[in-house]
Amino acid sequence: MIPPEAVRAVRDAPSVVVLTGAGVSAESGVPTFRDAARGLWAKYDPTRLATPEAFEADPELVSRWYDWRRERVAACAPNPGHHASAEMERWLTSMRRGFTLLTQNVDRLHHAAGSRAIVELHGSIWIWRCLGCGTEREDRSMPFAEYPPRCADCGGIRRPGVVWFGEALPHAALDAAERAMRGCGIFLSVGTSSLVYPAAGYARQAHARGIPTLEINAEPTPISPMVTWSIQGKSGEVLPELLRLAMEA
Ligand code: BV8
Ligand code: ZN
Repeated sequence: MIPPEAVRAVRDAPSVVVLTGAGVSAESGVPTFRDAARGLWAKYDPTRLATPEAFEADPELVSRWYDWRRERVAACAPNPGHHASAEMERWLTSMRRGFTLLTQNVDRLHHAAGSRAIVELHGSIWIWRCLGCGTEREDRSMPFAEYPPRCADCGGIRRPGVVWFGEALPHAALDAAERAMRGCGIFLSVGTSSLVYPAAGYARQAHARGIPTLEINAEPTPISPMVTWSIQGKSGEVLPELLRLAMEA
């Protein structure tokens, strides 16, 4: 049940910020970060694989893991949660209201669903960067010819364009998120365990600024007791319903 006040807050806010996590892509079949250690990767801890140290120690192993995740994501399509985010952006923008999508997800399914105002806080597994010459480009070729993949320009080793644990988030992403947070009238946290910082800090920041906060997640998280409204449910069901009610209100 979506509280009517939450619906009105979305309808009346001068701008909306939505933060998404792996839970939004889960219904598309993308393993959440913690699920990404199933099967042949079960013996690895993702938070230890997704680090500069792991890549430094074994670039072949880590690039194979990312290639496996790319293959998994390539087989997935956006779900109603992604589509509702894109439609909410179009609807609010058509009424000259602000909308920013902050995503922790690296799969680019929000892009595939038509979202535009996206801030990729943790980069993307489709972007690969050469450690030799710095060339960074989207690479959807699969599987890689060799591990780690090499740079066509200089032969250097390429790494995934994601933010690893212990790495700073891109300045551009942090700046864009800060700008979006300043003007927002409601902050939505969707499909994230709210454990990873600094992304998990935005809900707290909104709350501290007196901005109404709405959480949609399959299970309670550390921000559930704090937010204005916490809805336990699937993003692919709750987001479309929230949008429908807000558009009708
Ligand atoms: C930083 C990209 C500082 C990579 C990711 C010790 C050493 C170093 C750093 C730290 C440390 N201790 C703490 C830190 C900080 C650290 C951190 O927060 N750690 C946590 C674990 C405590 N943060 C960092 O390191 C960040 N950088 O602090 O840098 C710095 C500053 C200046 C200069 C130098 C350094 C970088 C963090 C980014 C890490 N990269 N991803 C890759 O993907 O390979 S994070 C990765 O894990 C994902 O992107 C995701 O955001 C996150 C969590 O993964 P999941 O659990 O899968 O997803 P999520 O949490 O979203 O949970 C899914 C939720 O959905 C669940 O609650 C589930 O119930 C729900 N759900 C499931 N299905 C549905 C659903 N909900 C709704 N509907 C459904 N259908
Ligand atoms: Zn290069």
